[in-house]
Amino acid sequence: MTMTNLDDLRAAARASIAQARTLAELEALETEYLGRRGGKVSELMRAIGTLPPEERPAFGQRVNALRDDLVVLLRQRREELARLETTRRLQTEQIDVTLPGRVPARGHPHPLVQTFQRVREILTGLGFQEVDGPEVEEYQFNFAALNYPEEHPALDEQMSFYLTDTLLMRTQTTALQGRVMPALTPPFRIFTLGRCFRYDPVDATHSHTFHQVDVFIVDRVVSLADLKGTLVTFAREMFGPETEVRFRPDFFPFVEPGAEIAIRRGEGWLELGGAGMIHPNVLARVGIDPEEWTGFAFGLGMDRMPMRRYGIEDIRLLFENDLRMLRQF
Ligand code: FA5
Repeated sequence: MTMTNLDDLRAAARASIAQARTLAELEALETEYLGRRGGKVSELMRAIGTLPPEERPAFGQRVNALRDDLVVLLRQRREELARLETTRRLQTEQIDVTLPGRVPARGHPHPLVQTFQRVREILTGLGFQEVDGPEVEEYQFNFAALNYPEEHPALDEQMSFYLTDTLLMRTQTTALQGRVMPALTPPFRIFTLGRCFRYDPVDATHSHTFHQVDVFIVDRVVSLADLKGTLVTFAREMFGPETEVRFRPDFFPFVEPGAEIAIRRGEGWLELGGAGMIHPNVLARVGIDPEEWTGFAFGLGMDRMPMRRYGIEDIRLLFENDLRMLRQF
């Protein structure tokens, strides 16, 4: 190996190092020249021993100098690449902290959902336990367990969406009574709320889909006074302390006596639903002795509650999900 060859090697190495664009490329060059085994400079070192003794010191010095140079060049290029990378990242990942922030849109519960929450709070506070029932209900629970005779006119009044001969979309949350009472040991206080469905002509106060809450209690000495007290308490919590509750005799096959419930706070009366003492037949059917146990039940439409509260004049507005309407609450 002559001195000229060494200069060529240095020039080639310098050019390659200057052109390296990544750390991986630099590493490959380091191995190519300085690698312990097979590295071009390392091989030269090893070759020193084969030279005539008088040539060894001068050649050795030059090879050492070359190695030191390459080490420095590699380090400088490595630092340069790191700097370039930092600059590149600073440019591409630039964040303009002076830009205005993006405020996340914040929603709120639907007025009906707010009503459900409030009803839950009040009834839970009065000691009732919530139980959920299915929207697709058996005829047996929606009607038969509730003491409806086969030819009862109420079956027409609550025109139903049937799925099969025995399955329908529940027309009233009262259907839960027959479903859960067989599994319960009195005394108990239950409420349930959710969607109901009727084949009703749709108008400003009626929808094919609407919501009810049903409440019932079975205990040893439950009276009509307990029913009235509970309903009045509920109504005043829900609508305000001056709320009046009106009971007018009404008929539902699953209560005796039965009443229609309306409330008023200043404005006109708002019909909310029905109530009464649970009919002995309903209790007997689920194996609860009506001589020993009595109960009351009431069921209220829930859609009219936010309608009255917020002055919403058409029930359909509750289901259309028009943001211009919903944003107002
Ligand atoms: C019942 O559904 C009885 N289950 C209530 C009951 C429960 C009585 C427990 C006694 C004991 P009614 O069919 O009247 O009753 O309906 C009750 C309320 O549901 C109505 O006052 C009304 O507020 C609401 N409702 C009924 N049908 C519709 C409808 N198509 N659209 C909107 N609300 C309705």
